[in-house]
Amino acid sequence: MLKAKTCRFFLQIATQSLLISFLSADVDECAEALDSCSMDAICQNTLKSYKCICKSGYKGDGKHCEDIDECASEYNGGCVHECINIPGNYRCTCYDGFRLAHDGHNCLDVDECAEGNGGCQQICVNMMGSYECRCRDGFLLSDNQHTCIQRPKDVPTCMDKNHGCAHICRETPKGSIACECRPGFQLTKNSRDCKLTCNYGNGGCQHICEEMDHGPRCSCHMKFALHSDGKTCVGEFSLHHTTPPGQLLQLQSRHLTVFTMCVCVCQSQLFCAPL
Ligand SMILES: [Ca+2]
Ligand SMILES: [Ca+2]
Repeated sequence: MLKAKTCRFFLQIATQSLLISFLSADVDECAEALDSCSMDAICQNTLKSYKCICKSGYKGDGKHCEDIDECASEYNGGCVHECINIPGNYRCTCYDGFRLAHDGHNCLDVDECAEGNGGCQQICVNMMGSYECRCRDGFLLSDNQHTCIQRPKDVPTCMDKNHGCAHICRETPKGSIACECRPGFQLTKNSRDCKLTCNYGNGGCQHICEEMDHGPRCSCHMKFALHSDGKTCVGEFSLHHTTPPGQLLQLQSRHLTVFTMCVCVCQSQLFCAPL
């Protein structure tokens, strides 16, 4: 009688533990590829189930994930020139004459003169987004814009130093001369001078170039302020760093610029005052 009771007791324990182990048995759907997560999601095993989480750079419920177009925002992905959307990410590129900064977003001028004198025979002048070759007195820049030729005397042609063309002089079939401009420049109304356009070296602007009647106008992306040179963009940090509140800012800007640390009021000179 006692034996049968003990036997039932042990049978009961065995049944219960079997039931517990059956209930707690879990299948790792992720490891066994039984999940229905998107290709662009991470599968996470849970007790009795699993979760799908879209990878960074994607949005969705995990079963369906689509790429986030970071460039579609007004912020342009934080790129100061061009933003290229790619699956799961994005990257910034810069216009010709610029290189991408280490932060992957800002664009910096390439100093073409630093290597091989920019290919200039005599003088190389680096500029924001471009460069220019110049010649010493007594020499003229030739049409290839890099070599210099001796200035001839008393010849009424384009070789005449008084032809007045800012860039390129052409001799017409009628025997007169006509001025032309280098690519990216436009001939002004006086038919001699050339004005820069945004199509060349980003108009000399580091960030944004806008075509105006009198030539390009530069502006900067968010978090940057236009330097007094009208071309360079200065990071907020460097302005704070060099200009503590209360100190006179030597900027000749016509814009009202508000920073987190100080407010700059537009006058002929800018004063920095704590907010
Ligand atoms: Ca993307
Ligand atoms: Ca340059």
